[in-house]
Amino acid sequence: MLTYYSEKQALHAPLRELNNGEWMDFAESTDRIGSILAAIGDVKTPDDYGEAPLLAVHDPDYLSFLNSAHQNWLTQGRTGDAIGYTYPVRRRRKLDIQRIDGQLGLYGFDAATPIASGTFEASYWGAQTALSALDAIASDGEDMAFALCRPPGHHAGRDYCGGYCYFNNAAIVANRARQSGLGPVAVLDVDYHHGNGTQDIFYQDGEVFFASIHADPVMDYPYFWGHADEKGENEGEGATLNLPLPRGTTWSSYEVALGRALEAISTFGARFLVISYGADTFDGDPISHFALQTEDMQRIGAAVAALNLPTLAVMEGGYKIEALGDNVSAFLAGLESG
Ligand code: OKP
Ligand code: ZN
Repeated sequence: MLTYYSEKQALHAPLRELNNGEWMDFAESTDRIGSILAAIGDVKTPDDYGEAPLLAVHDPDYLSFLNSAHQNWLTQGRTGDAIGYTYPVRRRRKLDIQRIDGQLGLYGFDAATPIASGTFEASYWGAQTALSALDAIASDGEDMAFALCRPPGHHAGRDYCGGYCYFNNAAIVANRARQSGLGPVAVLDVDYHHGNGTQDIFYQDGEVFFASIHADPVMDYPYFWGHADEKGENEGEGATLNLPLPRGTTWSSYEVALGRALEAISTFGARFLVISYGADTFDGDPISHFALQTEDMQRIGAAVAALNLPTLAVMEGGYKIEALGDNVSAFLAGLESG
């Protein structure tokens, strides 16, 4: 599989995160990439498409915030990674607060998404990785490509980071594919966690279909999005499909949800597919609770490939590092078998 990755993506290396009220080692570690690279072999270095495609999805003030947050943190006398602790709830105004703690609350929604010194640059290159994979399909006639994005992107919205995500790589390429006339575009999100950022970005947009299979947010992060009754709004009504599943889900019920998502994508008339692939549905993932096996990753890939659409796969989560490379390569093998 044609795969893109930039070494600069490893510049993002926060030390720890707040998990269930305790500090733990940052789960979205740079070691994830080592496991994947060891299993998949050659990767291509992305080209630089600049900030414009990022700004087509994210707000300029959010980019400025991300670009300056860690420096701002240091200037205000802090050390280590920038982490917020106070968040504006419903009906608070979008005040222009200069204090870093206020900004971290305004532009984020959880305390699991630290901003370290290399976060902006690494996330920027993660997005360029996705854009390069898109260009391989759009301009070079490839019918599939894999963007080894890290950090992941699907929890990031137009003006917020969260869930280890800063730029929404899947949304950036889905939007650009649509703008290049490759649409209608569908995004299929199979990460264990609901892709709230992607959903938010396209919620009122009838040209990009968003389907997600994920842990029921009644039990799991991100709690406030991904419920079955969220179906899109205005022009986007009916163009969002949420298929929450219970903890413990194995292939037999996962397969049914996947079939429904793929059928909805066909019915929508998609001509281009972006898949947000997370390997955290794997049995034994340290922060997730489904029970898919490595061979099921191949089955997901094969089922997606049967749609016969130009397909760009973007890496999202997956935290069982010893198994991560095998899971990603099984998924890619499935995609290629279609
Ligand atoms: C990112 B991706 C649960 C804490 C959850 C954030 C999870 C982010 C997942 N106790 N922490 O979707 O894989
Ligand atoms: Zn996840």
